[in-house]
Amino acid sequence: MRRVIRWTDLQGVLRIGVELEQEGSFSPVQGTDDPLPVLRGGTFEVETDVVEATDPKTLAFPTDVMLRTPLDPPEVWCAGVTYRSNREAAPGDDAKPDVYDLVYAAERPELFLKDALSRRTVGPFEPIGIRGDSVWNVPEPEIGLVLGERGRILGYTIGNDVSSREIEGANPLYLSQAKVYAGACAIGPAVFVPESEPESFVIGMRILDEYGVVAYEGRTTTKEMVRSFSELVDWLLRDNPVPPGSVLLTGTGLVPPESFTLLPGHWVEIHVPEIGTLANPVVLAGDLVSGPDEGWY
Ligand code: DO4
Ligand code: MG
Repeated sequence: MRRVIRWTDLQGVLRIGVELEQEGSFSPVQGTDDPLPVLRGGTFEVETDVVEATDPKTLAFPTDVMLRTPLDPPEVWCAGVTYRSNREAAPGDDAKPDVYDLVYAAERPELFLKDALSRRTVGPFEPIGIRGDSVWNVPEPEIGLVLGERGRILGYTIGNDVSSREIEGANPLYLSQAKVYAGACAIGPAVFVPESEPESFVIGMRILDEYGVVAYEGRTTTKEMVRSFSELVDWLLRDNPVPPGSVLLTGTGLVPPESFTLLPGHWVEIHVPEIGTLANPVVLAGDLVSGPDEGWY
């Protein structure tokens, strides 16, 4: 088994698919829509009527296969300031370190809760949100670790830690408001389950504007990380009961220039070859907040 996806069929039934032999060909798992037992390596039966991706690299599917989040994480956590950066002061640089410099050099990493019960987390092709009270917003393409019991890494997905740079920059105490709101997180399109721990991942991001013109393009690799995945999981689990199936996003190494902001109508694509492409349109977060009739308020 290489990758695990979930999709809804034309009847609206949620299915799990496992990529067994042929790349891009997913066999539906019988009798469950919970991917955790599959990710834990348990036994499962599959049906013979496979679904085939039209593009196995990105995981684009025919229109009758609507990809969903590969799982519904009970919690999504994020690590921050995890990539090598120009914060490594040049010799003789005596500028006063800010909170980012301090956490970059510290033993304890930055960790924060991004979402619980998947209220703010969307899947492939679903809209991500930018805050209406912020004029500087960015996507943050990150590798997501799918955690099992005692923090065992069950697989890897792509995450987008959509953030308001304006609110985060105004005061570090505003971090939750910069990071936690409707549509602020996307995960998918698959969970990659390697046979052994991967050495690294290459992460590419492309943002198209409302005319389909490339507004930003960049690439990085997890080789640029200054902390290991297992170190981040260790810190997350200290005195902290993180439920199995939770996802830890491991920080961004791709930062668009200060002149760039995400806008409604933009389209964000994050590609990791082993996993696929996570693509999402951008809307105002307020448009994703359901009204009193929806039962959450
Ligand atoms: O506090 C800043 C947020 C850092 C972050 O989310 C990242 O580095 O990805
Ligand atoms: Mg981030």
